[in-house]
Amino acid sequence: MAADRAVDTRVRVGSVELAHAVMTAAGTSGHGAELARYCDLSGLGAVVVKSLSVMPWPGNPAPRLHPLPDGMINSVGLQGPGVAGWFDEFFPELVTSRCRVVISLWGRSLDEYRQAALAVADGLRRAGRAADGVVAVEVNLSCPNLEGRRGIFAHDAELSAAVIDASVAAMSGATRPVWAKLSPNTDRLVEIAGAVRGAGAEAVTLVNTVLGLVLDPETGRAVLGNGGGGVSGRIIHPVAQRAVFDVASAHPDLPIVGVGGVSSAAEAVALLQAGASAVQVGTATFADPRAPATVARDLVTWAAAHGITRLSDLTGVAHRGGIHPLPPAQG
Ligand code: RRO
Repeated sequence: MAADRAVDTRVRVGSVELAHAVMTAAGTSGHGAELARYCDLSGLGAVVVKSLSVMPWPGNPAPRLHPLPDGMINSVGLQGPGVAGWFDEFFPELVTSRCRVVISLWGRSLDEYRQAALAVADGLRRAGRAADGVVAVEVNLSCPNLEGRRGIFAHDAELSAAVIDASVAAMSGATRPVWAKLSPNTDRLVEIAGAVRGAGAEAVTLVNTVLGLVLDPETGRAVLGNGGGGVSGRIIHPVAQRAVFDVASAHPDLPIVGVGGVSSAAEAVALLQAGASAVQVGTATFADPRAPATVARDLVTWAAAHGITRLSDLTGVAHRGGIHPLPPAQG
C-alpha cells in the first residue's frame, strides 16, 4: 500500500540502527533461523536468539510450557547448545537469512557471564564479516527458572551492575553494545535500570516473565515439571507497559526495548508510547510463528492510518501528553 511505504520504519536503540521497530523476543523464536520458513526474518528489526551460556545446558524436566488464558507459563530452564556450539550449529543459518541478530547470554555467576561474553567476542572475531549482522548482546539478568540460585540477578542492583560491567569489558574489542534484560518481579526496577546503565549497558530490555505457579487441582501438583515458572503473553502486557513507562520517566535518555504481551500492533504501539524505542514479540509466536512479521506489518499500517510518518515518533508519546492532549482544565 502506498500509505504504508510512506512510513519510515527505522528506529535507533542507542548506537544500533534497526530497519524496523519489531524484533523477536529471546527464547521464543528458537536458537537460530527456525522462523525463516514462516516469514522473512530480514524484514524484522532483529532476531533475538535464546539465551546462551558458556557451556551447553540441558534445561528443566518436562512439561516445560503450559498454556493460560491470554498467555502461558514456562520453565524451559535455559536449555541451549552453549555459545561455541551455537556458533557452529545455528549461526550459519542466521547469516544465510540475512537478518540482524541479537545474542542473548546467561550465567549462574558473575564469572560465567564473563566467560559467556568472552566466548561471544571470540565467536564474532572468528566469524569476521559474516558476523556483521550481529548488532548487540542482550545480557539476560532476569531468568526466573534457574535452579540452585538464591534469587534473580536483576533483583540486586549491585550484582546486576557487576555482571554488566564484566560483560562490557569482555566484549570490548567486539564493538557490540550490551543491553540488559531486566525483571518485572521487583519494585526496584527503576534503580536497577540506572545501575546497569551506569555499568555500561547501552539499553535495557523490559521485561522478562512474571513469577508464577499453576497447580493442577486434580493432582494438587504443579503442571510444570520444575514447579513454578515465568508467566508471559497478553496477560502481562500491563506489567510491561508500567515497567517501560516508569523507567522511561526516570531515565529519559536510556533506550528501552519493550517486551511483554505484544501480539498485535496495538500492544506494540502502547509499549512505544510508554517509552520504548523498539519492541519484541515473544509468546504470540508460539500460537502463530508469523506473529512477529504480522505485528511488524500491522504496526506500519497503524502508523499510516494515524498520519505517523516515522515509527520512531511513537516513542514516548505518553510522556508528552498523548496523541491528542486534553485541553487545560477550566477555572
Ligand atoms: O529458559 C527459560 O526457562 C526462561 C528464560 Br532463559 C527467561 O529468560 N525467561 C523465561 O521465562 N524462561
